[in-house]
Amino acid sequence: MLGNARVLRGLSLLFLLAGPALAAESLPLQPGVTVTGHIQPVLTLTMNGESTTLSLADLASLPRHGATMETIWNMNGVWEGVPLSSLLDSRGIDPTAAIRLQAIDDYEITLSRPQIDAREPLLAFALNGVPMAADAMGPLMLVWPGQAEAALAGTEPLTNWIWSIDRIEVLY
Ligand SMILES: Nc1nc2c(c(=O)[nH]1)N[C@H]1C(S)=C(S)[C@@H](COP(=O)(O)O)O[C@H]1N2
Ligand SMILES: [Mo]
Repeated sequence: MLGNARVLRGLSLLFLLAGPALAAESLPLQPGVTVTGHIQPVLTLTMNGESTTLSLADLASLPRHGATMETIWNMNGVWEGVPLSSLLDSRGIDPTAAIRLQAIDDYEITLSRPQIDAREPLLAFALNGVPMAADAMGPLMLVWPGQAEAALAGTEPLTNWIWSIDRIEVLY
């Protein structure tokens, strides 16, 4: 019951911010959560042996998307973030490179660019209008809105839903 109430609240928030939308579809979302004060680094991006750091404010300056979905972690409602492909494009990353995402607990996954472009995962930094805390799967979590229903139903593996991301490496 509580879950349903949360989802309804999330849905109405998405309607307010982005107009009518289907659940679990990633859609442009403006203005969204204000994270301009969040200037401490949350993500290290490494390419060609060189690392740069990004803050939530840096990420939030990219085009934002929102998706309404439930997850197995009982984190339900409006997820807000930046499409991973938009981040990579904004940094001019070679589209043939594979991408490794690593988390605070050293869990890591590697994705090919076709995988990313076909499934449009969202690098989420907020849930229901609140930035995600580091001890609550934040500050960044890769979510897959197009796969949300299958993931919830258990017909799709959750291995690529990596939470607490703090590093992204471009592999050539
Ligand atoms: N940061 C981080 N993300 C992670 C993992 C992890 O260990 N660390 N495990 C992955 C795997 S293998 C699965 S199946 C899902 C579900 O994890 P859970 O059931 O332990 O919550 O999260 C994925 N994301
Ligand atoms: Mo797993």
